[in-house]
Amino acid sequence: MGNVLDKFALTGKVAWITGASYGLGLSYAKAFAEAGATIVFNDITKELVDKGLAEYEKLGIKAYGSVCDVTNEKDVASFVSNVRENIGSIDILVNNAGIIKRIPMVEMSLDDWNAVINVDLTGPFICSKAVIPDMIKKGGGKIINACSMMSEFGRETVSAYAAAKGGLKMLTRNICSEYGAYNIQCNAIGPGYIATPQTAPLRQKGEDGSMNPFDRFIRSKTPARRWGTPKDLQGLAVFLASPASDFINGQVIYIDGGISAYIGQDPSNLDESVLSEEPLEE
Ligand code: NAP
Ligand code: GCO
Repeated sequence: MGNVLDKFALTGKVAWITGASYGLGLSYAKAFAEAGATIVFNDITKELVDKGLAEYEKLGIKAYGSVCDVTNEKDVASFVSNVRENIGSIDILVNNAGIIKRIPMVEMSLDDWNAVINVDLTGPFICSKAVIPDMIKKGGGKIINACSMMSEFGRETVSAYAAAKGGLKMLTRNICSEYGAYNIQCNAIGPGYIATPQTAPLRQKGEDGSMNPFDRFIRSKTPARRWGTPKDLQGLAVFLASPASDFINGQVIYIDGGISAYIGQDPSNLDESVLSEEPLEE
């Protein structure tokens, strides 16, 4: 009789995390490696891939990285076949790569709109389409998409990002619908506001050291009264990548410190004495 914790092991699995040279992708890869997976990752420049490889080596993680732009179907096809030939076919895909452009919608160029949609929505389509045939041959697989608070809520200046992340929620449900019968589970992580390079501008203090108004807003909206850290998301990522979640499919699981359950308080009433230490960026 095995131990229930064995269900969370990723031993012998090949996990591809897209855009994993830093930020949440790197954090997911660390957790997957600790759970026994072999890590493969990509980024859009050799410099970033080398930065990621150096980081993984420092952590004692044997990772395989190469340049691949998730919006380029030829790039992705050759990345997947190289991994299959040299390491083994991909069991777990995390569609993590993403960009955001914070521009009022009427001022946003079509190029900027398309750039965000291409990386954040079309990229996951291209990468999922590339790995599903091998997963079917292998008897199953796991796809985890990077959704967001913006899969459910809008906010000023992030129209393309919200449209992409809302679409990604429905792509998650559609992959579940079409490929669940092949023992492929496609779910999404819906992080709240997490301290990474992507959100650094939202936390930047004023020249006088004052709190960024958006930082105050988010802490007023978050019952935990803090930003999340990449480590906060590792347990959920391992869970969704492991046999422990085999009967969960098509779901977006929000991991947001309570934001989506709370109307929030007036930022001017925020009791700064309860605010936790500035989260460490990883
Ligand atoms: P990040 O710090 O901006 O990292 C994103 C990674 O994706 C970077 O390595 C980036 O490389 C890479 N990337 C961008 N375009 C790519 C492409 N075309 N092909 C391959 N790689 C590409 O973002 P993060 O905060 O770690 O977030 C990771 C994911 O979680 C994103 O999808 C984001 O939308 C989502 N998310 C983040 C938060 C949050 O609060 N941080 C919350 C909810 C959801 P470059 O440096 O070259 O851009
Ligand atoms: C923003 C932030 C958010 C976070 C995340 C929230 O500008 O509002 O970047 O979009 O990145 O997606 O879940």
